[in-house]
Amino acid sequence: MKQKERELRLLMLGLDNAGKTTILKKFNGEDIDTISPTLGFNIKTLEHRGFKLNIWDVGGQRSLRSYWRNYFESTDGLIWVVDSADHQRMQDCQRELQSLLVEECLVGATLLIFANKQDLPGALSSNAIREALELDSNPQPPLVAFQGCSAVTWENLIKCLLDHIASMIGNNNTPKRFAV
Ligand code: G3D
Ligand code: MG
Repeated sequence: MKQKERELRLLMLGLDNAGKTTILKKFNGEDIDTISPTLGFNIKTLEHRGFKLNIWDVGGQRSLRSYWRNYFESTDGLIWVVDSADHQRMQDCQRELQSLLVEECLVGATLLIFANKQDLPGALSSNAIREALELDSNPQPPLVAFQGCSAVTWENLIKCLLDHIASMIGNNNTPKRFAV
């Protein structure tokens, strides 16, 4: 593979407080004791087995969500992060995700969902979240990898990301890009 093909842009979105910045810091081996709300975006580059992963973490507060589309271009994979213990906003989460999935440039896109905060008592199971997000009723289901995880206990995060990237790159060795 050429150098350019070994570089992937991953866009991490979800409601505020889902744990996106914590996940990004964990990926990068940083301390997660002090995390402030994200007002713009954070980007980190992670090297793994010859791949360069540029991971974008964009603020998810309601007022910032209209800016998400500014980050779609040239994205190889979308990572949607869910706070599994936030029962109250699960419908909001479902609505925001579904509105992304009908974006023309994201239809058929490769999608990775992290059902985060599985360590919290009262967290919904990954299956319950999958159902709540109504992924299976989407008329054109995106290519989904779905994974329960906890940024705090580090459970499953890296494994899931790497498995997903491997499947995204697929048999023909070319990353799937969103058409913008
Ligand atoms: P965001 O970037 O999606 O808005 P943050 O979310 O990364 O800022 O995280 C919001 C809060 O959730 C943080 O707590 C963070 O420590 C916590 N958090 C993130 N991931 C997990 C997880 O897997 N398990 C648990 N238990 N907590 C998590 P504070 O207290 O700083 O608001
Ligand atoms: Mg954040």
